[in-house]
Amino acid sequence: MKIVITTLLLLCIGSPLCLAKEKKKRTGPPSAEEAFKTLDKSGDSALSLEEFLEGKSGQEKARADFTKADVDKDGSLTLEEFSTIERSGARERKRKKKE
Ligand SMILES: [Ca+2]
Repeated sequence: MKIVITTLLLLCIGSPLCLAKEKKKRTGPPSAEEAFKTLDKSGDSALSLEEFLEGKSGQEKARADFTKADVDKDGSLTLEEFSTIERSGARERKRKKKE
């Protein structure tokens, strides 16, 4: 019995199935935190409208998103505020996929 278990264990260690678990770390789109850090050029942990609009194609929609997400109306987005946009964006993408 011991031999069987040892053999199975050795097979598992070398098999792609076991290795796949370890490799499955960084896939898919970047997280809200990563996107935030990329956009936060000044590194002050807040996104100004200019930083937020950087590289956005739909400027009007982005502007509206920014205003909506800026809950405390201080003209910049914290990671928390920014995350609400990312979440609603993900919901929208999911919805569009279904259609
Ligand atoms: Ca704010």
